[in-house]
Amino acid sequence: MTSQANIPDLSNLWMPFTANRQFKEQPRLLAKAKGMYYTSTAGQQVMDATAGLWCVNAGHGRQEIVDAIAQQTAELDYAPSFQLGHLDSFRAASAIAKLMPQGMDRVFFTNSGSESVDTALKIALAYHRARGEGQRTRLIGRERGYHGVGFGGISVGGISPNRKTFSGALLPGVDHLPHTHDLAKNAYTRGQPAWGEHFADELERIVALHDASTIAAVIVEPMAGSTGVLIPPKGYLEKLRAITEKHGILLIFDEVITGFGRLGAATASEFFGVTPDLITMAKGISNAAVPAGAVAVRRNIHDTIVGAAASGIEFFHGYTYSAHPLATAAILATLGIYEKDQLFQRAKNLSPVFENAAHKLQGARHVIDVRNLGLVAGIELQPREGAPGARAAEVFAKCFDQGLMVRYTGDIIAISPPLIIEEGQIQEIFQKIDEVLKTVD
Ligand code: PXG
Repeated sequence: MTSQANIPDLSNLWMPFTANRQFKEQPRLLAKAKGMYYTSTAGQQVMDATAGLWCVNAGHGRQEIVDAIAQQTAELDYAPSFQLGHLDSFRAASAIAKLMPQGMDRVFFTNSGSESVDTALKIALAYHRARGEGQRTRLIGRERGYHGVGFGGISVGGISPNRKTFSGALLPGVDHLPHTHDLAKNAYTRGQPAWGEHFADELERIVALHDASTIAAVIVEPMAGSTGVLIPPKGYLEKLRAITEKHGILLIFDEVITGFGRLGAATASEFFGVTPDLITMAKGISNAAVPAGAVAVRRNIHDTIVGAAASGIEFFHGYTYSAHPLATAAILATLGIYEKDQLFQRAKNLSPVFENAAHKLQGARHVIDVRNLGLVAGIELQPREGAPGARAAEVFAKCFDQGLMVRYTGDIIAISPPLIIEEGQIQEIFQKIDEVLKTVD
């Protein structure tokens, strides 16, 4: 509940991915955040079980980040990044490169996950063109994939409400793999499902249809987060890697959610032991204190594009705020915390506790699946007859009112807490969800 006192006019702001009319009738407004908790404008403490939107991995209000940003804005508030540089942009790129799989040590800065995705798709096209295979323009995404909201991202993305309004303007030459989610086979799996590796074979079918010589890249989330926690079956990512490699197709892992410790390793690539050609990042890269994103690229891809140009600018792409000084300050401070506090290892150590706590919801009211990986859990509910999504929306609202912030998509509740979470708080999250489920029709 939000106190009605001091609430400004809400009408001017058009809120993103929000039911605007409903929200404004009953706004939920946050005022402060520290550690694991938000404080609402009504003064209520709300535990953050979702790390904001999967991004505040080191917990809220970290003093090192606050200080780094304050100092940076006083010292060098902005520096153009076209034909000029500043020291921290290079330092931040090196710090990120150290966390990437071996050989993926060239880094391009963006300001968001959506920009990272569009940047990665452009790099893929530029790479093939630089190699004299400019006819490789086709891009392959996956059903139920989320790659942000740029035209590139929604074209390879697989969420129909994000696409249908814009369907006439999507990128041409895009195909989609099937998603891997099948509750009939995999309900209540702990970690990766044993069944479903064969979904990767669909890539061979797509290659046979279009011919490999027309395909630039395949982009997937190694674990799909925002579309309901879809965990890759065992062997699936390995197979995608083998098929792409065989056909000279680049593999892009969209690690906007999985990057920076979410699965208990720096990247999902490291966690799964599968190395793609490009990795997109954002969110946890700066602990969300300043908008930031990046694309890590295999060195040979960078060298091919940069080396192929006769002289002058090699890659016609970039943003006014690529490597913004506040972003690089936040990135360096954030990566420093991850290392000092060993947060990726902490997430790994907590994973079994988290898994057990989540799976206690098996048998809870309305629950038809629980799945988990690292510090991510998906709790799928039986949709209400004739009103898909309504049940989860009610769970979200009731949890919030009882001091717990969860996410929902469709009828799936997603949990992805900051990596600083304590064991007792993990139990509290799933117990509270259980209690709330008892009160929801
Ligand atoms: N790729 C992936 C895999 C993402 O999850 C983006 C790209 C786009 O990032 P930006 O920074 O442009 O939003 C995302 C974003 C949710 C939720 O509720 C998930 C995202 C964003 C907002 C909400 O699950 N993911």
